[in-house]
Amino acid sequence: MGFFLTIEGCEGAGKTTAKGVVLQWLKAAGREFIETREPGGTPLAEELRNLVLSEHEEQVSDTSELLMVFAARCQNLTQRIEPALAEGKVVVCDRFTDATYAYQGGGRGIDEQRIAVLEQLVQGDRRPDMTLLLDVEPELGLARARGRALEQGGSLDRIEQEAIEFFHRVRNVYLQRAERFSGQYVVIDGSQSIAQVEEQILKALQARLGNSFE
Ligand code: Z5A
Repeated sequence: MGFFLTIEGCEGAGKTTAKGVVLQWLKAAGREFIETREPGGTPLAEELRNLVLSEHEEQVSDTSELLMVFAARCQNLTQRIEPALAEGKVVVCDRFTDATYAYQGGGRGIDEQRIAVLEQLVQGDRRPDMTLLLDVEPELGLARARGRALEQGGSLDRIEQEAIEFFHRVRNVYLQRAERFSGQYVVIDGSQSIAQVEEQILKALQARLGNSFE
């Protein structure tokens, strides 16, 4: 049976770092896996990602943003995620629909029922088996993300430029969902040292997936 693992959190929470830990653990366990991200994961979905994250001369409406995110998800699901799960692989996805509830729902204020309609249309009953939520105060996460952008000579994307209140709403929705779907979520305090975060991820993986490899 395949296993669908997603990694979530605000900007700079440590998702990329966490993904590295998960992938190494899967390799060591000899388990077949694919990695992907959202928005993105296929050539067309990556084009949609660029459209979502870049600046445009015209204003991007909240609903257009929502539809672009789900169009990209539809491509990633049908082209990559579902086939890999059907082959019994682990799918490690950097963000998924929980991010839509957090950013377009919490951040932009779109009603969660409208998101749920698209979720059902695009995914049917497909939901992540496990979600690692890296939780940090937005101030800390954004400082990390901005520090990294400066180091790499890059700039902040369209969403990263939102006001701090936007990211507080995003975080609140993540935390609410973690409580509501406690069987799916594992919340990790991303403000700890990288070594501590790594240790907790390994513990969570062992607890949820360890036996399935024996
Ligand atoms: N989006 C959306 O709106 N709706 C949707 O449905 C979906 C997405 C799916 C792209 O996400 C954007 O798409 C995102 C939401 C939106 N918003 N924006 N903008 P993304 O995942 O590609 O981009 P991101 O959230 O901006 O990721 P990030 O900034 O790369 O964050 P991260 O991966 O969580 O962080 P990191 O790269 O692991 O760490 C950042 C830095 O902090 C780096 O220098 C690390 O070395 C450092 N770090 C990490 N952990 C630690 C600890 N524990 N201590 C100290 N330093 C650390």
